[in-house]
Amino acid sequence: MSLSLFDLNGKTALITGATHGLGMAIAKGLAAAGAGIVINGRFPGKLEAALKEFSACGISATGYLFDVTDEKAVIDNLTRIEKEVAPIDILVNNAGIIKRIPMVEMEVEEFRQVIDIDLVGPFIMAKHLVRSMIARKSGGKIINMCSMMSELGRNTVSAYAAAKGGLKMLTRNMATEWASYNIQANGIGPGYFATAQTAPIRVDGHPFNEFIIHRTPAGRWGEPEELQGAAIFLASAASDFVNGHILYVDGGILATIGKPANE
Ligand code: GCO
Repeated sequence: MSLSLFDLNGKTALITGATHGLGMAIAKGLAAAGAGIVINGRFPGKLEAALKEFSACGISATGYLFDVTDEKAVIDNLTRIEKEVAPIDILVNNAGIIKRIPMVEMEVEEFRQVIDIDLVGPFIMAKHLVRSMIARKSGGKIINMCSMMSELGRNTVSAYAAAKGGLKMLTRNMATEWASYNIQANGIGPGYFATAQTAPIRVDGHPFNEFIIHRTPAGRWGEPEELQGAAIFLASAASDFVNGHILYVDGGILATIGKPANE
């Protein structure tokens, strides 16, 4: 066995929502393993700033501006990427949002928006990309960003939990439908990570901050870079017989029932 199993040279990865946070860290990890990087974002200013950050790290990433819930825009941009950069070998469905609103106060429209971006988006992206992978007989890798909320509920995150639970099952279905084309679909389930998305609940003294540190056997929040190993594994030949698996990177949260507050 050789470490070349994890080598991504010659491969091109598209990471959605990679202008910041976990998506950006994963893109940097895949680049370090040799992959060419294409990112997507929804906001011109953020996309430009992200491309500068990549180039400051010596990564020549290409950026495309589109909304993953807009099927026509997805089709157009995937065609452009294939022509202008290269056919995509690795898709990371990372773009996502969260709304923390008690269910009885949540508007149906707000619920739908979360489902649309976090669940329907990955369906649209994968559907169109996989068509090209099948036609090219190239095989490929799909990595869906799941969550603790693929397994657990929490007050105020009904739409997010419904979407991420759905994404876990969508991952298994993708794996089922596409394994015979040598396309592996798997998920990464991050625990609680220090990103902009969790900033409002991570501030010092916030009861949730203390709660998470106490609830996590590792005793801390994760750093985005700590997802890179899992992403490289699921993007590389090392995982060619891994299908429909959700790899939780959570400091042990799902391994334990937790402990009393005074322990
Ligand atoms: C929350 C958090 C989570 C995280 C993450 C956990 O409000 O509970 O924001 O939902 O974002 O997905 O795995």
